Amino acid sequence: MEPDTDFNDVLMTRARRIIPGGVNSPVRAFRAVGGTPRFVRRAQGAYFWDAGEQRYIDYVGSWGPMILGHGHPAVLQAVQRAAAEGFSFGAPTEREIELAEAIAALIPSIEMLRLVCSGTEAGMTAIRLARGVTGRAKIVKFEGCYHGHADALLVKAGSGLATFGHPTSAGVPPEVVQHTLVLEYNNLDQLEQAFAQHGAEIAGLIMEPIAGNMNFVRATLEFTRRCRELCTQHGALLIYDEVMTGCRVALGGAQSLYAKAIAGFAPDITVLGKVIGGGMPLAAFGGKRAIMEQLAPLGPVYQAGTLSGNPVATACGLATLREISQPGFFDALAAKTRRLIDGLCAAARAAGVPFSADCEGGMFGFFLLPDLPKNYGQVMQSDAARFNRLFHGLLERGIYIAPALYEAGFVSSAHSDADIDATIAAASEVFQALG
Ligand code: HOZ
Repeated sequence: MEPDTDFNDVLMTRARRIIPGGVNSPVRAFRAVGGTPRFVRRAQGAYFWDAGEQRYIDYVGSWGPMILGHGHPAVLQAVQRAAAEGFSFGAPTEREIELAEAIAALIPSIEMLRLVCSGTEAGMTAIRLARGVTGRAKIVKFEGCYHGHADALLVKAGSGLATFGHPTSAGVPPEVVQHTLVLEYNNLDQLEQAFAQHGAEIAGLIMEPIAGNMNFVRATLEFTRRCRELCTQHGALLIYDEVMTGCRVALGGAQSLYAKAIAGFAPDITVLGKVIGGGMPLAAFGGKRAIMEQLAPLGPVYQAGTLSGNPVATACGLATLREISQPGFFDALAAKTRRLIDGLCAAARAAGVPFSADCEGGMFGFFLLPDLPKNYGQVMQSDAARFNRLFHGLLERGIYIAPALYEAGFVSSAHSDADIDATIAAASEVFQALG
């Protein structure tokens, strides 16, 4: 297989003339890893085919939403039916209620929610809501966590910003982020100090409970517990950004895992996206009734959107949630992901390549580091040049992982044992070359 087929090059040249960097979202440009992005022509199950008809086993899955793989028949049928009934009404539909009820049933901390179009929109509104409810300005966030590209949250963020070495975007005036306190992930001392110093001014603490935008980094149990306790103690809201982890690491999201270990644990607001839309532009934020009732038209915090609760997107989300709620779905997905991770670890070990990996449900991450990192600084110790060789080695062998070392990976129910075995075999060859 050619690493850069002519077809993709031709499209990239054309795209660059009309779309900045040739892409509509920076990480897709392959700037971090070099080479030409693969332009997707079509996808089915665990695979996509690029402009040159090369097939890839897809571990990006649209960055998380495609938990059932591409073109799942039940989801496709639901989308086709909905599209035939109308694309968008700008008026309420029964399906919006059904999806809201389905999400709330899966995530008990959500008593009410609102549907929007993107994780950015959901995160941005969750912050506005926290500020509106508490009457305070300050927001705590963590280095390497990414909560979409709302101005106030574009400070020391992960994902594309990490890739390009600009953790804070240009175009965000200092006054806009003066109320954003950025702390190190998993650093208890910094957390305690921030609340001791600013507790009465903090509206909310926003975090990815398993950070998926600095690859895959778990919040420790103790850190999670203290985040909750300090928020409660100081009257701040705990906002869980589960855009990546929601209905992905477990049916009830990462919070359901922490709730098993910490009695009574629940965030105040949850931000969701990706899986709940099944690949359509759909996201949500929700939480306690008393908080959510502060939103317009009931309360003073404004939020609106022409395409919010879109009928085709809600059909896609509902059909996806129905499938992943089947008994045994997550156990099977988690076992598959675990098999992949164990196989990669064994292959790296055999080749003498320092390697660490972690996974939960259908989400995984790996590092060319001997030990799993606990924060952004440690993630940044990764050898980017080596990762790029691994990335291209896999790509040449028909395996597509995220084109940046700061991104998590995703397994779908459509990945077969043969796909996982083929991936481990390909990785084994590349590790031998790296070792
Ligand atoms: N923000 C996504 C990665 N964490 C990238 C989205 C995309 O390029 O589609």
